[in-house]
Amino acid sequence: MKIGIVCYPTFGGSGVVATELGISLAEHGHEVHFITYKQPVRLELISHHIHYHEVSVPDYPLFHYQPYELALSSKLVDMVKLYKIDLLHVHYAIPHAYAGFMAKQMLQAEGINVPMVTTLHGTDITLVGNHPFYKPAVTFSINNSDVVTSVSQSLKDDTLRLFNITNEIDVVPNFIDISKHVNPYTDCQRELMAEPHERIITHISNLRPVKRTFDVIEIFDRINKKIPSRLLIVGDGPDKSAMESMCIQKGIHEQVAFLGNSNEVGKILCFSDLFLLPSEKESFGLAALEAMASGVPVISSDTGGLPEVNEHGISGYLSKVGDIDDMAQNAISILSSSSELEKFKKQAKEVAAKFDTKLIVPKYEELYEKAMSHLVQV
Ligand code: GMT
Repeated sequence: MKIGIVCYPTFGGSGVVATELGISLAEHGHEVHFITYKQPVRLELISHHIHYHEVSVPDYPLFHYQPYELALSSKLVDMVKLYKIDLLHVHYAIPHAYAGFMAKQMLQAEGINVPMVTTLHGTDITLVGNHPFYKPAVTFSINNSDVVTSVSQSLKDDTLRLFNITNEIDVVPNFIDISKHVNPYTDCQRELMAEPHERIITHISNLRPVKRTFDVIEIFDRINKKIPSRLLIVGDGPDKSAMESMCIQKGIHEQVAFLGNSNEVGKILCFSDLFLLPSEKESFGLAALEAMASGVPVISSDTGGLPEVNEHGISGYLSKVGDIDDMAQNAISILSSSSELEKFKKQAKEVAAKFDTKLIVPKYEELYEKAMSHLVQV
C-alpha cells in the first residue's frame, strides 16, 4: 500500500509515534510518504520505501498568520496524485485532520477517492482541541475521518466526553521496537554522569506546565536527601529556566543536568535507574514506555492513559497528580535496595514488551484495510 503520513516533525510524542510507524510500515513493504514542514527528527531516509515531502508556506506580508493548513492540503492533493497514494494517515487532529479532509474533498472533485485515518494523540483533545475556538473544526474532522484511532482507552473516553462524536474510535496503543532496546550498549558509560554510589534519575519531556516539571524537582530533592542521586533532564521548553532557578534555590544545581533535546535517549536511559513522569495530563506517556523498554522503572501520576502503560507495583508506581510525597516515597522504596531495583527493572521490561511494534503495527494495517473497504462501500 502507498501511505501518506502527516505529523509534527518535532520531538513531541505524536511525531515520534508517526515516524516509528512509517519506518515499521516500510519494513513491512509499504511505500511511505511523510508530508510535513520539516524532516521528522527520528527519520533517517535510508530506505527507498520512505519518502519525505516538505510543505512550504511562502511568507506574504498581507497574512498576519501564514495559512499552513492551506499549504498542507494543497501538498497532500499534489502528492496523492503524483505518487498515487492509497491512504492518508494523519497524526494529531489539529490542523492535520482538517487539512486532510479538505484534501480528500479536492481529490474527490477530480474523481480520486482516498481514505483518511486520523490518530488522536492527547493534547489535540484534552488541551488545545477542546478550546471553543477549535472545537467545531475538531469535531467535524473526527466525524468525517474514515477511521479514527486513539492511543489509549482513556483518551477515547475523554474524546467521547468532550466532543459530540458520531464516528467509531478504535484504541491502538503506542508502541516501541523492543529489539532496539535489548541492551544495545556493552558499556553505558555511567561514570560520565554519576559517582558509583549515586543513583541516576531521568525525566524526559517538552518541559511544559502539563508535565508538572516543578514536581520533578521536588520529588528529586526529597529522594536526594535520602539517597545520593543525580537528575538528568532531557528536552526543552518554557519551564526550563524556572526549573534551573529552582535547583539553584534548593542548592541542588550540581546534582541536576539539563541535557536539552537529544537524539541519544537510548544511551541516557541505558544508565538511568528511575524515570519520573508526574504529569497533570498524559494520554499515554510514550516517554514512560521508552524508559520501561530500557529497563527503567517509572514513578508517575495516575492521570489519563498512564495506568494503561505503567503497572502499579510492577513496572513502577502510580500516585495521585501532585502527590509528590507519595512519589518520592515510592521512588525511595525502589532505589534503596539493589535487589528491589533489579526486580523492578526486569518487570518494567516485561510490561513494555506488551507494546512491541510487532504486536501493534499490524493493528494499524488492519485498520487501513477497514478504511479502504469503507471507501468501496460509500
Ligand atoms: O506530551 C506532549 O505534550 C506531546 C504530545 C504530542 O502530541 O506530541 O504528546 C501526546 O502524544 C503522545 C504520543 O501519543 C502521548 O504519549 C502523550 O501522552 C501525549 N501528551 C499528553 O497527553 C499531554
